Amino acid sequence: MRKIALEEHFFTPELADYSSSTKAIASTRAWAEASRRLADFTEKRLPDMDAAGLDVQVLSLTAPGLQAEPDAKVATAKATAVNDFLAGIIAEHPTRFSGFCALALQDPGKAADELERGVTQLGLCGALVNAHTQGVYLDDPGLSVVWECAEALDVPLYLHPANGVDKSHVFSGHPELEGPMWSWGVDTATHALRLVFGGVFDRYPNAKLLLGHMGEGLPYVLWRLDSRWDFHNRHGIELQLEYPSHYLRRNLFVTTSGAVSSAPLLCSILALGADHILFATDYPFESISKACEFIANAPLSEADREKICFRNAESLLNVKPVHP
Ligand code: GRE
Ligand code: ZN
Repeated sequence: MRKIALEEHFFTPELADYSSSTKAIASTRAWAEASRRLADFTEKRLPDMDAAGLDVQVLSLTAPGLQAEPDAKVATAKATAVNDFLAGIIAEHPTRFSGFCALALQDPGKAADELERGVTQLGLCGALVNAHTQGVYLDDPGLSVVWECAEALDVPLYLHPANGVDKSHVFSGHPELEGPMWSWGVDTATHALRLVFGGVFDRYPNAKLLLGHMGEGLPYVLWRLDSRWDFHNRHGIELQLEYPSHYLRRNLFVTTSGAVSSAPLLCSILALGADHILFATDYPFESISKACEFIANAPLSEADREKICFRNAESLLNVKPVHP
């Protein structure tokens, strides 16, 4: 079955240094191997894809990417360069690669312009942002211009984890809990809820948020969010839709990245519906072949498997259903 994967990372040697914070949490050997694959497209990546039966990778700049650049001008210039680079890779392998824009949200107006250029001129199919940008989250009113642009272009915004701004006391003495194993998911789920309660989806009802890792736990907690929202008398917040789950069911799309397990997959389908679940592998941090084997054998109807493997991606990303 055709497979399009949505959380597939790369970097350029020039941008590799931004990942030093990530390097610290990964074991040196694992990171060295991942680094080789992040910078490669044809020697390892395409053969890995072929061996596993993966048709298309939608590429994105690995965490934390441009979000880690303190200087807005530098970040903006690097965004243009890396998106041009990405478009070049896609042009060389148009049936195998697609891509998400990297955005320098340090300058929101320029980031919106770059999103428009990326989609309309470079053929990219949305944007991927790695967590906060210098402490600013995506519900910041200053970033409305980016949501407005994404909604007008009808492209999704993929929120990928990275290290949080600060360390919560609950992690003290337990550095193993910081990073992709645990804290990234908590940070990213919280970030997504800021968008709901910050009214982003009231202002941009057709905005589409993508989360990896089977929704970072959110599909599991929909009922409790709604129940405690009422218990706390909605904290005096007025949202247009009645419950938090209404936004998550409407505006949230989740990918299977880094979650090769039927329990969260079935939970996500029950919570959000199969139309909101998309395949991803989290290459090179996870195995493409394990992810492909998992989705091929997961306990799904063939109609749902097709949606998750490629049909939802074709419609969400406006990818033409070309089947080479
Ligand atoms: C990920 O994307 O899941 C990831 C990184 C960096 C290190 C480990 C990891 O981006 O899982
Ligand atoms: Zn990832």
